[in-house]
Amino acid sequence: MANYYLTLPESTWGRITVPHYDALDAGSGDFTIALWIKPAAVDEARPAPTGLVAYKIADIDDIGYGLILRDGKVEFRTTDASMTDCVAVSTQTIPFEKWTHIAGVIDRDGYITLYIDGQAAASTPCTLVNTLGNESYFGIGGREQEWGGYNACYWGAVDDLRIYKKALSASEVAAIYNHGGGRPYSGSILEGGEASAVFEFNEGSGTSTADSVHGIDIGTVSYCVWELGGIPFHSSTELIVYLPNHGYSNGDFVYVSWLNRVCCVGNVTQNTFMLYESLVGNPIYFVNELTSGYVQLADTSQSHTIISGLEHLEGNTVYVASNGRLVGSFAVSGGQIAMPIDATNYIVGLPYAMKARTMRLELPQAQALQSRTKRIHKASVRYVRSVDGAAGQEYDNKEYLSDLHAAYSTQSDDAEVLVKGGFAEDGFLVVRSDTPTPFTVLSASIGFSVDEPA
Ligand SMILES: [Ca+2]
Repeated sequence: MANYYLTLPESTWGRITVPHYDALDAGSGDFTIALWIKPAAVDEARPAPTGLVAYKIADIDDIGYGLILRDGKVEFRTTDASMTDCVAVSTQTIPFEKWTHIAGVIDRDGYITLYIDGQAAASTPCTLVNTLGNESYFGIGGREQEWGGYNACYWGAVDDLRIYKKALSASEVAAIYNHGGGRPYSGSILEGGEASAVFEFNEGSGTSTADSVHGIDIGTVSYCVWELGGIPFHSSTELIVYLPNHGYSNGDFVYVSWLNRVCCVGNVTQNTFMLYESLVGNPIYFVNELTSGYVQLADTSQSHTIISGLEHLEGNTVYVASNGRLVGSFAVSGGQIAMPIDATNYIVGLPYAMKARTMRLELPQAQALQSRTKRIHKASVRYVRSVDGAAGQEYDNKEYLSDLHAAYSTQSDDAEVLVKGGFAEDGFLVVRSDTPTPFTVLSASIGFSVDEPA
């Protein structure tokens, strides 16, 4: 089944409502509510995620429970029949435009706990003696009544609502977060087994949504937008690297450029492998599909702050590149160099420069310029798959260069520099790369001045 989610737009005050039934009601026992949210940055008046997200509260006397965003912080709030309020508030704030998993747990043994992305974010001692039960509907988003002095409603996306008539443990909440939604409810513990209600929001169209535990099409979707995919539920985004004939073995450590970290290889097939945090750690998950980057075998047996074995380069200045970047230049002394960083893989060598120089400046169809002095005052260089680099004018056998600061990309880019140097007959434009990184010039254009003959 395709994985849809719902967006509640500001413009329509989108909301989801479910009529009262026992599975949604916190009553007098332990209780857990968990869902994924992605707040929309829709209003300049809201500098941080804000609004009443999910709640089941009595219309008048406010008895019930709710998850709230207030200035980016998450609150889990309960009010029992004796009007005792308990609230667990996160110290951290959550971001706009990113999926965050939030969960509230009521443990009648004496506390309520708020979880963010599977981690306990706040826990408040709280003796709830009386019921939280009410006959009101369960809602997500738009609600006219105030609650807890609050009347703003949540705008953004929601998915995979799970409600339990028990207090989930920290590891159970983490398991939901780690395993995520994104797959139909099958009754297993990780997929929400023992849940009293699960709304997957996978209908994809229409104005109703089903509780898949009870198999009832009971929720009403009002003024919301169904959206397909793009949900970073961990179960669907375990990072699988496709690299034909990669040759790695389970347990190898590799540096992964797009994560900028060393990971452990697992689940090896001839052309794919998965990445783990460590030999015994969790799989690494990732949100976006990637089509570029690289993986290198990493030597984790030691951290190389000293690189030795360079006796043949004694006295020379060598360049060091690591993970596609220049670390710096170092003088070899005693057959070794000292690195300022811990690098797990590196290349050391004598530097050489790439230099491209144009022909003497001449304009076809214009009055001959050869004998006149010219000065290049501006240069624009177009490049692709390039790092750093410099451009400028060669004048009087000296190069007057300005850095291009190229950042690696598979898309071409332009950099414009103002050129130093004076008037000369040649008008040589120079593009130069001194670092052990790639530089590919596609074209160059210049602005120049010509000295009027006396
Ligand atoms: Ca869904």
